Parts: sequence; C-alpha cells; structure tokens
Amino acid sequence: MVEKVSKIWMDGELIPWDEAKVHVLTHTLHYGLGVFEGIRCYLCKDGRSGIFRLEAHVKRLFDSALIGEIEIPFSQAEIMEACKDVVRTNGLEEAYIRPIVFIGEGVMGVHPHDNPIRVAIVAWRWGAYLGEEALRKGTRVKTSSYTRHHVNAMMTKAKICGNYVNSVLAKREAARLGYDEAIMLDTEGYVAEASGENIFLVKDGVIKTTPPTSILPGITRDSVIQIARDKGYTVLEERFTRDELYTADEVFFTGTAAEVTPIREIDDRPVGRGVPGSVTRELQEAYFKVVRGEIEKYRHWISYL
Ligand code: PPE
Repeated sequence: MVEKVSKIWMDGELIPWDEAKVHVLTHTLHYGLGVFEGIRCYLCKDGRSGIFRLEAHVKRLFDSALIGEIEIPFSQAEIMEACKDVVRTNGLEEAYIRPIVFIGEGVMGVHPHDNPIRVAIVAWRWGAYLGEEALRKGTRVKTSSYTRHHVNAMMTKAKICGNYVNSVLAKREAARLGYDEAIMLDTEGYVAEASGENIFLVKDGVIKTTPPTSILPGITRDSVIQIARDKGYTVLEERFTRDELYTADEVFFTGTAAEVTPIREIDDRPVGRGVPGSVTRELQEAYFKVVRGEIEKYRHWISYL
C-alpha cells in the first residue's frame, strides 16, 4: 500500500490526499492515453533533499505528451516547481514523485476532442523497488512469454499509461512463476527491457546496453552510461540476444524506481558466479553517491528543494 501523505498537487493546486479523485468517464481510464513520470528525491549527504535529474524527467514528460498529442496546460518550469512543492509540503526528505497527465471527462469514444487535460503530481515514500535484498544480492528474472512493443504499434519512447499493459502482464506472469521480474524481447527477438527497467550486461570488462529503439530511454540508463564512461569503461549501445545474457559476466537493471539492481539469475541460470559482479557493484555504489550529491561532477543533476 502506498503510504498516504497530506497533499497532492492537482491542476495547479495542492489539495488534500483524499480529495484527489477523478470521474469514471475520465478518457485515459478507458483508452489509456495519458503520460507519466517517475522521479526520485534523495536526502543528500549535506542534509538537503534533492530531486535527481528533475529537468530531464520533466522534459521527457513533455516529449511523451508531444508524442501522444497531449497539450500540457502548464510550462516545464511550472511542473518542475510543482514537483518540488509537493515534496516540501508533505515534509518528505526522500520521495518517489509521480507526475501524471491525463485526459479528463467530456466526450466518450476514442477521439478525445477537447476533453480537458489534467495534471496531478503525487509524492510518497517508496523504498527499493525490487527489495533491499535484491539491491545487495541480486534479483531473479525470467525471459517473458510477452514480446515488448513493436515501435509502430506503441510509441516506446513515450511513457504512455497504456504502454504499461504489456508490463503488467509480463510482471504478473514472472511473479506467478516465482521470479522477481520479466525481461522482454523485442519483435525481432532481441533483448528490449524489463517491465519497468532497462538492462545492461558486462562481458570481459565491456558494458553493453540495448539501443534506444524499442525501449523507454531511461534517465537512469543515461546516468549510468555517463558514470561508466567517465570511469573509463567502454559502453556499447547495441542489440544483443538472450543467450548473450546467459554468457555475460554480469547483468543489471537500471531505473528510477529500481536504481541499479544486480541480476543474479536469468531463466534459472546463474549470472556469472551467481552474485553481483564487481562492475555492477562499482556502478551501483557510484550511482548512490551521485544521487545523494556526493560527487561534485554530477551535482548539476540535482535540484535541491
Ligand atoms: N523501461 C521501462 C519500461 C520503465 O518503466 C522504466 C521506468 C525504465 C525503463 C527506466 O527509466 P528511468 O526511470 O528513466 O531510468 N519505470 C518507472 C516506473 C516503475 C513503476 O512500477 O511504476 C520508474 O522506475 O520510475
């Protein structure tokens, strides 16, 4: 259960949590065209709270809206400020922030015509996405029976609500079979991404991640690529197959919610020696320092409250 806080930002105002409701004829509820973001705010080493890569997330929200032909009735600066406000108002030191832009009620039918565009921003405490133990020891995953979206069926670069039906199906299947997460292949059979994470592999010291074609181009993915390159690693953005995962030395997930989560087992096969590898641990440690403002070089990624 989401731990309730005091206020939710809705259409430009901070309102009580229990009043943030929508009508059942909300267009997005029926047809799935809405866009959202997931952003984390961390308590930094110096005692201040800071939102990690706020600008990049808000930019992606607007890009998603552009792809979905949704005109957000606020500016990017206003949404950024609202994200800060909602964390501040609720007295949260650390938070997961969920802005969502959706099409409200008015006409029914697939064409939303002039139905109002509504915006809500919620912040709540959210711990490790795949569990604390997964962060330390690694997670167990399965190749999904569900294929990730074809780039011309769903707009994969947009974080569109309806895109997540595929994620929910894959996640439930994986969970039912006793795994923590699902890895999905693209329509040509190459590795795409997980239900809510991007994926990386390490082989002979070289890091590889899927190219930004059929995946959501993750902001954590981008951060980790930059951190790894700055450390001198070669990072390739190229397609790979599931059997390359089986023979990789290390495999890990990235995502705002999942942060950097090592993968210790894929399809019942241990990854490497079955424990998080040294490159994964190095990047995970660096990532946690970066998000908490401990490394000067990346401090410009943090918007302090
Ligand atoms: N792929 C998918 C499908 C995805 O949902 C996410 C984020 C990513 C990649 C990584 O993107 P980024 O967060 O920018 O690094 N998934 C979000 C939603 C999780 C949820 O269950 O809700 C998240 O991590 O916030």
